[in-house]
Amino acid sequence: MHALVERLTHNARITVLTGAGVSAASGVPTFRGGDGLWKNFRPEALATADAFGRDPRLVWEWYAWRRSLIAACEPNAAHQVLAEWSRRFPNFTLITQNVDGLHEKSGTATVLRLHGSIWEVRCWESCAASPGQWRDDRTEFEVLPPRCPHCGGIIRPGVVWFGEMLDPDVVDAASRAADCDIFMTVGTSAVVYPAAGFIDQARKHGAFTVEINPEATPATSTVDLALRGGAETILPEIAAKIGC
Ligand code: BJW
Repeated sequence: MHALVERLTHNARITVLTGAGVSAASGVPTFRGGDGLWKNFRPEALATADAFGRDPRLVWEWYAWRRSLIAACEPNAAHQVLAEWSRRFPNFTLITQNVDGLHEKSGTATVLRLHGSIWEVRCWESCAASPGQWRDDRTEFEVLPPRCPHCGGIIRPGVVWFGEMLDPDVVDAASRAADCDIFMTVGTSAVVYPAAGFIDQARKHGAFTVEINPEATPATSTVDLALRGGAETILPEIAAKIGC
């Protein structure tokens, strides 16, 4: 911990990669492990375009359930510390795999969202009349799957599913941010790529790498410092030691 604290200076280039665990204390279920299950479906079986093409109603039921659940959640102490760091440190970058919007809700200035947002949608047929992707805050739907207001076809969640490309601009920005002094991976199982690859990239750039997670992951043996515990506990402990 001392080795981390002494590196967290005002001008340090600090990059934090977050995953579902950062929102666990807010009540958002993680993907893997027992609480990731919904009606006995594994997330990997639902978060694909193939699954959506086969049964859009089933996949939308999962997303409608998650939207209602997330809408009732508030950012926790981990989100709040990261929001504070985004204001205090001039060279701070937050990369998240989360689609819940809780980093934004806690006031983090800029968030690189690798996997999109659960609060955005787009036309499944990519109809010419629609604006590409748009915000849709509904938690209740009259019909599932919901309809595209522009062509009457079905809409899909504005998230990145397995086998889909991530936004190349976001990936480029995240890759640049992996060239940093301190790279912290927080609340992610570190199994989904390209996100998990940024930890290796940061180490190759010479960053001091840190993992915060109550459990071991494939990244644990590769980082300089593994802090075992909940993000909502460990991040405030670090913040208290550095005074912000
Ligand atoms: C706590 C805590 C507390 C609990 N505090 N912590 C290279 C190698 C191998 C495979 C690939 C590769 N490159 C690409 C692939 C394929 C694939 C992939 O990674 N597969 C692996 C699973 C093997 N990747 C893709 O398909 C990506 N696309 C892509 O690469 O495009 C190019 C391409 C296309 C085609 C072929 C090849 C390349 C897209 C990935 C999209 C992932 N999408 C999802 C769903 C998003 C939408 C939605 O939310 O519905 O993203 S899947 C799901 O996993 C979600 C998450 O963002 C992501 C990561 O999960 P995360 O956040 O780590 O959560 P969990 O649940 O896994 O872990 C939680 C952790 O928190 C645990 O460790 C707990 O211990 C911890 N925890 N409480 C701190 N209080």
